[in-house]
Order: sequence, then C-alpha cells, then structure tokens
Amino acid sequence: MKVYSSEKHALHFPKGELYGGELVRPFECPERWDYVMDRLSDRGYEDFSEPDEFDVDLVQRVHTPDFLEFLETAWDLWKAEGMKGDAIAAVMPTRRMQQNRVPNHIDGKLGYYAMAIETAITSGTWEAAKSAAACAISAQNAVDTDQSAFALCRPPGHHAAKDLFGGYCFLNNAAIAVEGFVRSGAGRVALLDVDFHHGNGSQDIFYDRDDVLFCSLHGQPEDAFPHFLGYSDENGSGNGEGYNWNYPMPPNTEFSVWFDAMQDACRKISDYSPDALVVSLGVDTFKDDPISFFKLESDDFTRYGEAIGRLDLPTVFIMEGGYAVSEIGLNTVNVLDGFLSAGS
Ligand code: B3N
Ligand code: ZN
Repeated sequence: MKVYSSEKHALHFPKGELYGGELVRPFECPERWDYVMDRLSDRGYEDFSEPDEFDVDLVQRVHTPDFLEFLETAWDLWKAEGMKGDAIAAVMPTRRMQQNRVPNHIDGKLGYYAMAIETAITSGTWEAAKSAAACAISAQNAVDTDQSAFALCRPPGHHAAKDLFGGYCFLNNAAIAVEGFVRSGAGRVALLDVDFHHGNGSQDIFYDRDDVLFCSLHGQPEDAFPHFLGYSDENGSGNGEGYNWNYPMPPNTEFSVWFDAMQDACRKISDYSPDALVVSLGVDTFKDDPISFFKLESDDFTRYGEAIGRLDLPTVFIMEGGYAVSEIGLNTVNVLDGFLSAGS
C-alpha cells in the first residue's frame, strides 16, 4: 500500500488548546505523525512518497473561495493587529445575530469561519493544511491504478465544512479525496467515517447529494464533540435523502456494539455499490484515548480493517484523530494490515 505523508505537517503546532478553561498542550500534536510513520516502517510498509503539488481546482470543489482566502491570510491579519499569541476565535455569530456578513476585523473573521474555539491558527497552519490535503489528493490519484492507499494527513479534516474550520481541522481531506474520485469519473463514492467524533464537515458537504453515501460511527452528540450534529435522524436532504447514515453511540461503548454498527454501515455501502471508498480513519475510538469514550482494544482495529477489506473496493484511508499517541501507530497500522489481509 502506498503511503503519502509530508514533513510540512510539523509547521502546524499551536502553543495551546482551550480545554477546561485553560490553554493546555494540544492533543493534536506533531508526534502523532512520527508514531504512525515509525509503526508503518516497523511493519514493513516501504512505499512512502511526498505528495504532489496542492491541487487548487480540486480543493475549490469542496471549500468556498472566501474561506480559502481566509485560511491563507488569517495569520498575517492577526499579526498585523499586533496580537502576541496564536489566532483563536473569541466571538461567533449565534442565534438572532448576523450570520451572513463577513467582518473586516480578524476577530470577526475568525468567529465567522470557526465552528469551535479550541483550534488555533499559527504561522505554519496554512502550509501544513495544504500539505495534508495534497497527501489526500495524491493517495486518491494512486488508487486510480492501485487498489488502496493511505494518506497520513495532519492536521486532520473531517470537521471542516465548505466554509468552517475547527475540531483541529482546516481543509476536509476526506471530502477532497471523494471529489477526486468524482472528477476521475466515479458515479458513486462511499465515505465511511470511523473516527470517534462525528464528521460534521463531511456530512454537511455531501448532505444533499446522492452520488456520495456518508456513514459515520461516533460518540453520541449529547455527550461528545461536535455536539450539534450527528444524530441518527439526520438522513440527508433533497436528492441526498437516504444517503446519510449516523450511528451515534453512548459512553463506554465496547467493540461488539461498535462492530455491529460498522457491519450495518458496510452493508449499506455494499448495497450502494460505489466505485470507490474513502475511509476517515480516526483511531480515537481506542480505550485509552484521552479525549474520547469508546472501549476498542488494539486487536479490534485489525478486525474492522478486515471488514473494510471485504468490501473489496478501491479504498483511500485518510488519517483523522487519535490522541493516545504511543498507540496511535499500532492502531492505525492494525486497520491497514487487517484491510490488506482481507484482500490477500
Ligand atoms: O471534546 C473535547 C475534549 C473532551 C475531553 C477532554 N478530556 C477528558 C481531557 C478533552 C477535550 N474537546 C473539544 C475538541 C475536540 C476535537 C476533536 C477532534 C477530533 O478528533 N475529531 O475527530
Ligand atoms: Zn476524532
């Protein structure tokens, strides 16, 4: 399996993340990438590549031009105001406020484009976000000839909507890979999101479309970030009705329950008969993840990787979350190994 990764990920490393009223060391930290790379090498993966150039045309199929301009210029605007720390949103347009006017001041822009405030923008964020999207695009391109590829994206992407960042995400790498398949002629693409958190950005991007089936397994929004999307009665709208499936699950969910939901999602994907599959691969479902509440063990990741492999589809894996850093590599590679063993 080809692996795409970029050293530029390390350009994104905010000084802090807002949690519990304090700025704590970000859970989404650069060493996550190192642990996955190391474990891939240990397990014999050897086909590593830097991604191709950032493909603006493809990214514009997912994100609005004004949002891309915001991401590109936010840091400079922030510094121009004399701000000392990283750029963090402070005020957001909520109920009964103006939601469609983009302010001039960077404080207003940050609030307009943010869906949550734990995520800071730094001097290298835009370069790192572009490199993650480039990994996703190169992995998708590789699947035109190979059966599978892995994009070790950092920062992750599935919370990013067409014009929103947050939840550690800036560009929606998985949605961009989906659009890559569509541009290459795919009539139907399935997007399976196994990260602990609901992929609100991905759902939002494809909600009214029938050429993309979205299935997400996640911590129920009553108890888990992003809290305001991810309920089981969100089934799509317009043409997209019946093409969005959420599997919210409660605290302490064990693998047997999670895997039943996963198999249901796999049946839906199989019935849909897609030309390609994109997997939003977050391993924060692990029992020791510091910010999540599912109970998967490391061997369970192999098992569900096999189930994905049995779908027998051209598949791109896109790295999302996972914060038990010393096990993130093991759990990620277990999924990939399980996937590959099902096809051999
Ligand atoms: O949800 C949290 C959070 C929950 C528990 C924490 N503990 C117990 C230390 C800490 C943080 N924070 C909000 C931001 C979560 C972003 C999730 C990103 C992700 O992995 N998406 O897939
Ligand atoms: Zn997550």
